[in-house]
Amino acid sequence: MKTTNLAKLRKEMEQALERKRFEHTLGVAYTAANLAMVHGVDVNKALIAGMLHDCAKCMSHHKQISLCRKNKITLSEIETADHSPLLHAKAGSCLARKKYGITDEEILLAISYHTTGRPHMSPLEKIIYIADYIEPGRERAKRTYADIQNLQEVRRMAYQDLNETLCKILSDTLDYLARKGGKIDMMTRQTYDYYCQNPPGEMTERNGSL
Ligand code: DGI
Ligand code: FE
Ligand code: FE
Repeated sequence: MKTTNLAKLRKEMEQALERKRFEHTLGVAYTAANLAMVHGVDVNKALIAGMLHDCAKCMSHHKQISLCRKNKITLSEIETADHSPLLHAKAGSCLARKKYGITDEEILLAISYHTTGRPHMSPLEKIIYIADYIEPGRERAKRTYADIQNLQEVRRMAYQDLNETLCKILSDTLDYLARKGGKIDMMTRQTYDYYCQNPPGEMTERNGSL
């Protein structure tokens, strides 16, 4: 992997993101690094993916859409809707490649799928998805999961079993969307089905113990 200067990325994120978003970003990067240490994942990749996961969050909707179009990314109906909470993940992956020079496909996938997840995620993708949900500042972030559920339990699980943790987060996210009347994206649904309804033996076979 090409070396990426983490201190430089951190400064760039400080400039590109609003204060609270930047603090959340640091929380995700260091939580992802901790999870990587426990679960035997590359710590440096976890730091980089965490640092960049929300890099497009403060761009306008219009800019995010045109960035995705330019990079021939297929978007779902929910991703293209105004104020979509999902679009920044795909746009962020394009930006990480084009502006921040990331070439590692696993890091780019972790950014692309950090909001919906996807079936058959790599351990790095799982770690970023989970770190985004459990980072220390999450309770204080009123913007998204204002009523984030069972956070203490999810935090404990995350250091023990990534697949079980994914199932818990996805179930809570679907409950949250049902209460809020949010439309469920096809990818969120597929991820839920995969991690909550597949027999665990099959997942162990495909993904190892992670
Ligand atoms: O960018 P962050 O706020 O740090 O977090 P995120 O990228 O995980 O986005 C979380 C938001 O995305 C949260 O409000 C739930 C929402 N979300 C996840 N899956 C879906 C969804 N929203 C809709 N409408 N549909 C989904 O399938
Ligand atoms: Fe995000
Ligand atoms: Fe985030």
